[in-house]
Amino acid sequence: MALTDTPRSNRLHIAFYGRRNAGKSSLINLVTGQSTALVSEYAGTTTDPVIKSMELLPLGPIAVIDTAGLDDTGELGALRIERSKEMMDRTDLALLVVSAEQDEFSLERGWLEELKQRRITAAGVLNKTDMLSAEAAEEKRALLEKELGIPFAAVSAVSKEHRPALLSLIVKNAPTDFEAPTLAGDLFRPGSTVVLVAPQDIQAPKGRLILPQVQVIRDILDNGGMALTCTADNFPKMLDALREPPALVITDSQVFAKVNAILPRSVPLTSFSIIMARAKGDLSVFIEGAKAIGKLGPSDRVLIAEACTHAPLSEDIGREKLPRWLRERAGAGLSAEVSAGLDFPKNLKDYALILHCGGCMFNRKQLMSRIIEAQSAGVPITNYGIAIAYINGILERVTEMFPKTQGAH
Ligand SMILES: Nc1nc2c(ncn2[C@@H]2O[C@H](COP(=O)(O)OP(=O)(O)O)[C@@H](O)[C@H]2O)c(=O)[nH]1
Ligand code: SF4
Ligand SMILES: [Mg+2]
Repeated sequence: MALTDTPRSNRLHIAFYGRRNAGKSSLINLVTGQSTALVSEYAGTTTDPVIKSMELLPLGPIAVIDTAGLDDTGELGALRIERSKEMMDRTDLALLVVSAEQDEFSLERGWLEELKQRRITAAGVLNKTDMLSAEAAEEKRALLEKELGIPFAAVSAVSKEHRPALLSLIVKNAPTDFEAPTLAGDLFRPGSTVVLVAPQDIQAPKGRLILPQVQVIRDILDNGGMALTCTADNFPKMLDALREPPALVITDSQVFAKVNAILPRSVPLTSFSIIMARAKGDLSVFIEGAKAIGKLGPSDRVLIAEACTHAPLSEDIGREKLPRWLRERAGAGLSAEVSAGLDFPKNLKDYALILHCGGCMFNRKQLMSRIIEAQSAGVPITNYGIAIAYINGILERVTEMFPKTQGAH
């Protein structure tokens, strides 16, 4: 697999924020060693945030996000600032760029406050130090650290020599938890067999498996396991063919009930979506959230949140099956509203429960941001797979192998 094929959602996302002309785009060019960002002498050239994926050692796959200036003006400027703020939901590390020419930092303070509220790690870059003496640059760097309360590196984007200082700032400040813990590698011993069950009608573009399945297979191989895959209909045959029971079975949530009925209770069973929820979200929050299904009443509203705008399938799990199952339990009056894509409704308080999709197109921070928003609105949140497990009465079985603390990232 080419490096650029690494799914964007597993990359550390680094966003560059700062005033117009502070040198954000130039610094991105310095990091990437390419002219990917648009550099211009005229203020406000960058309109929509630009995202560029690359490999940055020792961090591995990263994505850099170039944004418009914090001080952008006019109607269009306000829009550009709004777009830059939206990018915060994808950001793992924010780099705040200050020009050596600047002496006043009120905008930066406001921006840092916002980043802090969203629990995004920030570090500062004092740029254009070529315009100051070495002593003045160091004095300004120290002043900025004191004034703004974040670590600062002093660099000049026009000098390649300063690339290591910039990289070191990134490496030192990258959040330690951005890397997804192993998906399934801690759930079996090396040399053991893991059986993966796909639904009968594999709902993926012809010729391939969906991303979570591919990632789980890779993770099993990386951890010395043997991955065997079958569809639900062949699952009994698969079990018969094995001399010993598998160490673990990971199924598509849609065939949970079927697999659960056949698999001996002594074999651990979980699903792709539960494994992804543990890696990306907060499994313990989702498990708690699923319990709210039992309390839903006929006049409640439920939010179905999908992270991307895929065309709905017939018998779509989020749009048709889950609402139907919830109505069967809570009453026909229950309303289920769908939100798809990057916008998450502001009126979360109006809902009794949020059911989120697996979020395979989201990075960890994006899913975490949504969990934080749901929690601050006091609304339980869970995901499709965990909801299906709850509805089938097997939530306990399919989550018991995860140590409690691991769910609580
Ligand atoms: N002297 C000097 N000029 C710089 C430096 N970094 C950027 N510039 C110049 O500042 C201007 C704005 O840079 P740009 O990267 O487009 O800023 P952005 O608006 O923050 O993206 C351009 O003319 C750059 O060449 C630097 O370290 N030193
Ligand atoms: S799980 Fe969510 S992000 Fe992934 S394809 Fe489905 S709706 Fe899109
Ligand atoms: Mg720019």
